[in-house]
Amino acid sequence: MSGAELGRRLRERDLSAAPAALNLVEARRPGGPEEVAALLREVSPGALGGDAPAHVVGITGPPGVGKSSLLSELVAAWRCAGRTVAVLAVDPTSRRSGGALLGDRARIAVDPADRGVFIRSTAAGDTLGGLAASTRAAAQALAAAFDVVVIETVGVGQSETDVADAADTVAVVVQPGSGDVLQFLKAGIMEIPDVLVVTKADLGNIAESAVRDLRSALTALDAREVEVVAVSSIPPPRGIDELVAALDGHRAATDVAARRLHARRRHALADFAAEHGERGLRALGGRREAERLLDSLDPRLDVPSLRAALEENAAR
Ligand SMILES: Nc1nc2c(ncn2[C@@H]2O[C@H](COP(=O)(O)OP(=O)(O)OP(=O)(O)O)[C@@H](O)[C@H]2O)c(=O)[nH]1
Ligand SMILES: [Mg+2]
Repeated sequence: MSGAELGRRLRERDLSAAPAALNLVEARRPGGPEEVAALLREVSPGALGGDAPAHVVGITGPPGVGKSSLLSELVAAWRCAGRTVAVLAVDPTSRRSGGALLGDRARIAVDPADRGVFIRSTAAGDTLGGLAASTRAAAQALAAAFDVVVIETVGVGQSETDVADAADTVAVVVQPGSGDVLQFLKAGIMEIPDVLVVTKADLGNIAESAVRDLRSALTALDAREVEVVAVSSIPPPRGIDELVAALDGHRAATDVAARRLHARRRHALADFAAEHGERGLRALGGRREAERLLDSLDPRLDVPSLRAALEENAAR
């Protein structure tokens, strides 16, 4: 099936198109960039008549913190509420620094007969802490069809920025008793996430003090609006409904259209710069000029179209 056809089916919220669309985006079948561009065009804001309906949620945190276990519970809660869910689990196994060496790693558990859930493990990009362009494209495609699209990434510190560019809401998952997120926040190394999640609340005191420490750090950073939610993903699960509410609350308080528009323009420029380097940017009159050019273009254009516009201008 062609990229355009897959994109059309996703736009009509046909969830069964998701596996083939992902295969195409991840270049597991021939067709190449043109087919992917055709797919993305069908799910662009222009074709959709507005922004994609999904809530795109980034879930990020260090290896072993409990992201996959938490997602099993979150997916169940969203399904109970009748929302369809797609999860892109960015697998760092190809990288040496990856966290997959843990013997007790959990998989996201879902009902295999449930057609309203789609889970795909996807390879991490080459850029450390960065999202592969194919992951961004996959999230965009899925966002046309599903109610919730999750991008799960491993890491802490620099990886949030990239996820923040692809997601409407970023939740950073914190291991109780480990001070790294707290230290990164205090030191300003890490951007303030939209929601903070302390896992393993069943461990008791250690989780409660993690919540307290994070709250006081947020207060000191003048970011009181950021919710800190403690969850437990082992039976009986705790805090899941609160987390669902916190994620929804963030989205309701965010100008999603503006955030996505900004991200699309950044991605187009990043992709252009990655391919054409400093010379390409110079041909556009420098980065500032390139940004100004992007700002002047139709806000409904998707990333490949924005990029094509940059290329056209650079060739002039
Ligand atoms: N006590 C307790 N253990 C948990 C909880 N959530 C996860 N775990 C355990 O923590 C370990 C790691 O959980 P995962 O869900 O695999 O963590 P992850 O963040 O997805 O790990 P990576 O995929 O390797 O980055 C497993 O042994 C889980 O059983 C929790 O709420 N309470
Ligand atoms: Mg995991």
